[in-house]
Amino acid sequence: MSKKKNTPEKAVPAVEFKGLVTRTTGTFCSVKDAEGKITECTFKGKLRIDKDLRSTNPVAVGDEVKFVMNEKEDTGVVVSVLPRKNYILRKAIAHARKVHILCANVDQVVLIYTLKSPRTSAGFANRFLMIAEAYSIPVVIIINKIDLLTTEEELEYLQEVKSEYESIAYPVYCVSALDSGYKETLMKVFEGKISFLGGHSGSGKSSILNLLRPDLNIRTQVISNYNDKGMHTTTFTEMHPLLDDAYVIDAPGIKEMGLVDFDKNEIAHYFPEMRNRMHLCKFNNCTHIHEPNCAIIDAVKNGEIPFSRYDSYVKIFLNQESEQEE
Ligand SMILES: Nc1nc2c(ncn2[C@@H]2O[C@H](COP(=O)(O)OP(=O)(O)OP(=O)(O)O)[C@@H](O)[C@H]2O)c(=O)[nH]1
Ligand SMILES: [Mg+2]
Ligand SMILES: [Zn+2]
Repeated sequence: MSKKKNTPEKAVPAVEFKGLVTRTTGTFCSVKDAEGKITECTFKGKLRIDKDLRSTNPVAVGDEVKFVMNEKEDTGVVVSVLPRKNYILRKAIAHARKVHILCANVDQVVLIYTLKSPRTSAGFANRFLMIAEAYSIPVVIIINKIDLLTTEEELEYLQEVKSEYESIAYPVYCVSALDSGYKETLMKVFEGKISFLGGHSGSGKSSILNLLRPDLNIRTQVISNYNDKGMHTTTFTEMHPLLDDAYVIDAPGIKEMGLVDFDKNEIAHYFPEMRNRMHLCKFNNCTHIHEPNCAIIDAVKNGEIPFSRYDSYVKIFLNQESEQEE
């Protein structure tokens, strides 16, 4: 009897498809192909160990990926991630030395900022803005829930925050997601772009999307009476279509914007109002913390740079605890 040769059958290379990641959970992601068909995919084991980028998530919403179909199933496996135009990273919560990719390939990030219910701390906002600067991604600030601001002091505070950020050249829009009168203004912010919505839980990210596209019917939830904080209603990051040429990524609320390790000397470069003035400091290695004839300290003293911005810079520079939602 002739022994059957034990040579493995030559594997037929699987057909690879290209698609866009529109939703991620821990172990799965939804990938939309050119025809708009969505395939639920897992990741190839190797993808999880990215040596250059020690991230807790190998694939982020906004990623362009290649995937293969599983035999006899309508699910797939992501085999590679195409080079990213950009991405936003923050420190992973439970893994000190790892990062989490919030989104990839976006045209802008939109910070949903609330002065109350819940209150966004300046420290959180400034870290968020700094990260966007570090990745060269344009930022828009939307101050939401302005209908809750009724006293003279609250309205003054709103104007103060608005003009502080505008003075740094960030566009600021003051809206209420519950008032359809703001629909047009908000639509203009998002049209023609892929945007990522960042902000604390309960700041109204999903509500803003619902205002613009009521048919999306995204789940929202009243914030806690007990501590004035959001209930972490959105649990997965998901890209929603807004217009033919506009997509918005709704994400779970961010508690803390943990910064990936930056070189100390880089930090001031990511504060535009410091970047624009630092050439005027006496010492070209000025840290803007204690040096004499520092153009930044002078600008803070004469009110040209908001103190809250400088305070955030100093805390980041000194590596102090990142500020959480208040
Ligand atoms: N008064 C008022 N309430 C708002 C406004 N926008 C949102 N809300 C309410 O705030 C609560 C939280 O809104 P969500 O849209 O769930 O907040 P989120 O940012 O998506 O929260 P997470 O998904 O937990 O990150 C809901 O009860 C909304 O109705 C607003 O402009 N004014
Ligand atoms: Mg939400
Ligand atoms: Zn200086």
